[in-house]
Amino acid sequence: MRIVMVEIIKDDITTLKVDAIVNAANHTLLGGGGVDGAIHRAAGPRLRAECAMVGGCPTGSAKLTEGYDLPARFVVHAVGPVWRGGDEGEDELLASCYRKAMQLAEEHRIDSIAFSCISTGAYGFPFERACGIALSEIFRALDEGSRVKQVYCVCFSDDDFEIYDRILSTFGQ
Ligand code: AR6
Repeated sequence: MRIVMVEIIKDDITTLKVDAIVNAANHTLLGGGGVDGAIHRAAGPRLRAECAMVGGCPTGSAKLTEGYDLPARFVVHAVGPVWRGGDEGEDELLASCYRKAMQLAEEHRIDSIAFSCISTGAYGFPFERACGIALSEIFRALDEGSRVKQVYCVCFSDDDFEIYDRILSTFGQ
């Protein structure tokens, strides 16, 4: 049986030496605040230059670039939904970000991937609900035979870590 590790960690995602980190970007892909700003600062100006060539990304999708000065080889820029109360397709759009990121991991032969908590900061998506959606999609991709061997879900606070870890335990992990 193949063992895939899904781990909740508390860390600064820009410091992780994995094949790919997943950014919580906006549709311009040209940088912003939060984890997006931190990733662009750490990766250096070549990241913004490549992002400018990509030409944006719709909400619910993701695009892959090099990692440049980051320890990670690639950055997957996922554009999560802004939370507008839950009746505007936010759950499905968030799920779609995770599906697309796992698909890009497959296409680029990525073994290890670290996800930021997409949409849960400036975009206001309720944290617990986002964790459940993230884990459902990650486990679905793994069950469908993804080649990814190690998945990290990266939290930035102790409170977020505790919540995410509790939700992971409900997935039988
Ligand atoms: N490492 C890991 N997680 C982090 C880090 C870090 N260095 N910094 C913040 N987080 P947000 P969003 C967590 O607001 O809600 C940007 O301006 C943070 O605690 O970065 O998808 C973009 O350009 C939170 O749990 O992303 C967009 O315009 C999570 O990252 C918009 O914000 C996501 O929070 C996207 O908003």
